[in-house]
Amino acid sequence: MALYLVTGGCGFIGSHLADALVAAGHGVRILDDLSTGKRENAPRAAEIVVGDVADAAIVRRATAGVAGCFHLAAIASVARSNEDWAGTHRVNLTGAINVFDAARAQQGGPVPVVYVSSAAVYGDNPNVPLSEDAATRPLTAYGADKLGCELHARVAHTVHRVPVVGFRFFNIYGPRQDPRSPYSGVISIFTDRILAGRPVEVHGDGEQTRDFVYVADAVRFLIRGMAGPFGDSRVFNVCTGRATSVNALARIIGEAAGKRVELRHAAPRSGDIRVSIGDPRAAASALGIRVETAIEDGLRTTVASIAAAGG
Ligand code: NAD
Ligand code: UD2
Repeated sequence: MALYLVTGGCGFIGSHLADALVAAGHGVRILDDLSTGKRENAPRAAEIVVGDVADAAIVRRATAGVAGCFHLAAIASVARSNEDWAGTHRVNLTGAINVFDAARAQQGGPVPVVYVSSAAVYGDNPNVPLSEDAATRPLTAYGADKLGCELHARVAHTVHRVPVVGFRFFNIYGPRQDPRSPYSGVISIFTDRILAGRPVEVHGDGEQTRDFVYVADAVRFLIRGMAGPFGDSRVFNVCTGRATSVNALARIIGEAAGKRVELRHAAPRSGDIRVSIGDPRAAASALGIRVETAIEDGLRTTVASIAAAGG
């Protein structure tokens, strides 16, 4: 079996990926600075290198001898990217370039890189469902850097012959998404509050929609990506094609938790995207893969895991 590097492997999505790779019999080396990730998220069998993905020398060392790289390390919060523009840029774009560069410089020739982009590259594009050839007009530093990753992936492929595949994740949810961080996703924040019998804060009217994807599905896309096709630097949506409003989400979580839900409406979040729905067909036809978990099922598992953790 193969040895893979997983950057960000102590985080929410990266740790589920590391689990799946270990379960499939692969070796896993994680590069993570533990800024939002936790050691205990990672499988015991994984080797953990604590370090900064923006440090090229550390990335080169962490990449030595691997068969491929999964690049997930990032400052994954839109809000933080707006507060610390240059700092998040260093991690979110320079970090990705370091991974592409280290993959190219492998002894024995370039190894493949599967990296994570975001639906944030589309900005507030109302032409939903968004297919991969929709206009990209990011509204945030986070989205701009993710689009930058895609552009540099193209450079990695065309100039340096690094096999690359990118995935534009829509809103991923599931166990281990930190419910206590103000920068966390809406599902973990709402679940934590609803379980505690506290009101949830809805930004604006709550009729804004998102395309929610269960984390196990996102992991299947990443693993499938490692098998190519690498003929071009392709990037695929990871989405369901279905919209769920923030109000509906609160209701479904309440049902899954068996709790009454109290909504408190607050001011809309600045720059909040109104409608986000992806078109899943490109990945279905090119990779033969689609999201399988219904939101009701994914939310039941998520609620149970946050409840078990004492949420
Ligand atoms: P997360 O914060 O749980 O994971 C990110 C991991 O990267 C953490 O373990 C963190 O410690 C690590 N990290 C941060 N800065 C680092 C640095 N300088 N050097 C090394 N490691 C560093 O977030 P997540 O939701 O698991 O996000 C994983 C990836 O998926 C990110 O690239 C994110 O942008 C992307 N993504 C997530 C979503 C979502 O809905 N969660 C949507 C689109 C894209
Ligand atoms: C998510 C990702 C981001 C990016 C993007 C892709 C997180 C935290 N962010 O941003 O990384 O990839 O998707 O498009 O996963 N909301 C409330 N109340 C709350 C929290 C949120 O009403 O307490 C609303 C929020 O205003 C927004 C929606 O819920 O309309 C989703 O918010 P989010 O922060 O979970 O995710 P998003 O889509 O801004």
